[in-house]
Amino acid sequence: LNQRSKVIWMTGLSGSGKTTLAKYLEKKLHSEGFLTQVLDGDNIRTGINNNLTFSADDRKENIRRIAEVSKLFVNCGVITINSFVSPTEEIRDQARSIIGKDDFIEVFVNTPIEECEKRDVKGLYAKARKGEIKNFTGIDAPFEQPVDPALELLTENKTIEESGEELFNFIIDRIKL
Ligand code: GGZ
Repeated sequence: LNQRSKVIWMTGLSGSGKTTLAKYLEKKLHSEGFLTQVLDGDNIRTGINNNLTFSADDRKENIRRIAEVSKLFVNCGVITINSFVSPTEEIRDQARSIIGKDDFIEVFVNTPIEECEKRDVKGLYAKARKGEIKNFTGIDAPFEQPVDPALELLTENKTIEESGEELFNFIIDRIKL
């Protein structure tokens, strides 16, 4: 394989654009011949982690299993692009230490909560405000900003293409041989 396998770990609020950017990145990497796997709620929380809730303990277990799975991908040469809220320093540190810091690229998708709530693509913020969803990140559950991410994407006044290109340009240098 003509690539350095890494775990690209996207962290940020619900609705910040993590999965959109992960898929944008994957498409660009595919067109350049790289082998990738996107991991997100759609293929993890519905499958291997379908017994987990959004309690603090279950989030930790969610991220632990994802980190272990990502390590297997890295060991066989595949770049994983992980899109999870991963809301606390503790949770992200756990992932980093499972994967190994040299293979872990932390990307903070920094979209202010006001903007995420305005977008409210899935209507989850409205439900959380009404108390229909409990423990919602940013409303009644914490989100701790990463202290020293490898890359911070400020998406608020940018298009998907602009942020996606910024992400691609940052990643390509770190994965090409
Ligand atoms: C946060 C929640 C919650 C609660 C459901 N808190 O925008 P989405 O819908 O697609 O992304 C969110 C996703 C978060 O799952 P993660 O596995 O990434 O979370 S964690 O890393 O904290 O384990 C959101 C939806 O699931 N969702 N309930 N209470 N997000």
